[in-house]
Amino acid sequence: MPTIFEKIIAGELPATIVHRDDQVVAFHDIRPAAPVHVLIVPRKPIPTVDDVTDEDQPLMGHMVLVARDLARQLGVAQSGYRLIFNCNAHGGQEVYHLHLHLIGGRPLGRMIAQT
Ligand code: DGP
Repeated sequence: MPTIFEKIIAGELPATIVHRDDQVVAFHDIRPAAPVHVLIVPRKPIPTVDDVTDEDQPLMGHMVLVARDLARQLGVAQSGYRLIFNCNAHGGQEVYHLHLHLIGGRPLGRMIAQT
């Protein structure tokens, strides 16, 4: 059963794509948490960070470099932003296809809400 993100990567579902290359596709989050909210998604269908292997090390680095470049292109590199991987239930992961959130464009406050 392909995830929503696999369908977006395959062009079967629409998304506002801001970057694509041989390893990743990046597009705007459908429920933006801030003025800039982009998801950097590997073409390889890795479910969670916990499923990343040693051989994925170059891919993980590439995802961060794409996030860095997109932050510059989208005008938030100087003001600042946050990169987030949510993992499994307690991490709040909703879509089980690895993705890196790039969030910025306003002050983001504390890293984690205090309970
Ligand atoms: P996470 O909780 O880390 O799994 O975040 C999943 C994100 O994916 C969430 O912020 C909303 C976003 N999302 C879910 N469905 C779609 C979709 O169909 N299109 C787009 N662009 N984003 C989606």
